[in-house]
Amino acid sequence: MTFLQVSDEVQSAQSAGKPVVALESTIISHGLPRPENLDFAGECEARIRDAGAVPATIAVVGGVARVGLDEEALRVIALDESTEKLSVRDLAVVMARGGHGATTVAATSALAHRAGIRVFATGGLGGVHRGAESSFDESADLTTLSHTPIAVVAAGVKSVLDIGLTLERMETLGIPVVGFQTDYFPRFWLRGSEFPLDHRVESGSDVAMLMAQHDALGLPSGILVANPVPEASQWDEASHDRLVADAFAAAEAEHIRGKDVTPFLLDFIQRESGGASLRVNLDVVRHNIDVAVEIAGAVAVGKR
Ligand code: PSU
Ligand code: MN
Repeated sequence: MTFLQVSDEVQSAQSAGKPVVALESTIISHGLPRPENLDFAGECEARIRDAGAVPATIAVVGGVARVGLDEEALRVIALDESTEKLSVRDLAVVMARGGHGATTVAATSALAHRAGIRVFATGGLGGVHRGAESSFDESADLTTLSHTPIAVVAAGVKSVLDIGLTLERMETLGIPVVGFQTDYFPRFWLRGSEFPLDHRVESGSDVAMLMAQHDALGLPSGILVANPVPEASQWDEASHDRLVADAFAAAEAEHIRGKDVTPFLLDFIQRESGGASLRVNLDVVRHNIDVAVEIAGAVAVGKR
């Protein structure tokens, strides 16, 4: 019985030393509306192939952890309502019962690493929630990255999280955060924030070089490449600020609690923005893919 199945395409790319980019599946199943999410998943894979690399979308399908999905598996993840959101701790439980699951950044990183993949493109990282001082709500994305050597390209974290606390935790956990052609930590829909970064890189080969140094020191953590959405794509700041505030007020009024808070806020913002936040969301992922392909290319060259 195979529990971890790496697709033929991904396997041969790796043995040929071709660049491979991992993609998560929670943004497909839980982050984007059906059925356009299926088209977008296909578009992301095509974008990576067109740029000369190989995509490895990661998910659990029928109890098997798969690295590299075929069309049928992508369809299950995008459209089957029984597909659960899986963080690392959920992986084995859902696999043992033969279920379907979409992997978060944490679970995707764990499986990608297991398959020997070094670069991963996503939208936004999970982080520390507002009010975490009392709720303790911090994504396992952070703790997993502290011991999983992979470069994650993300447009920072969404402004519904506590960005300052998220950055503090990444410092504690020993996760390098580098701005990709930026000096400020991005806020997903917006390029900038009030949080300056200590380190900046200019290119994929800069990242590949720092990954090699990190490896050489035997450091166990991943690296966060904070990549802001292009200027022309970012959301209007006034609408952003207003809708984020409105979303929190609505969650308060409806007594939304615990793990329901984030889906509620994101759904509210997506609905109330009349598609504007969704459009930015898609551009965020596209741009992260482009940068991840560049990094994966440089990593592949470095291995030759
Ligand atoms: N941030 C987004 N959209 C998302 C997620 C994060 O802007 O869909 C998903 C990612 O899969 C991330 C996960 O890894 O949510 C974090 O969830 P949690 O906070 O429950 O760990
Ligand atoms: Mn949580």
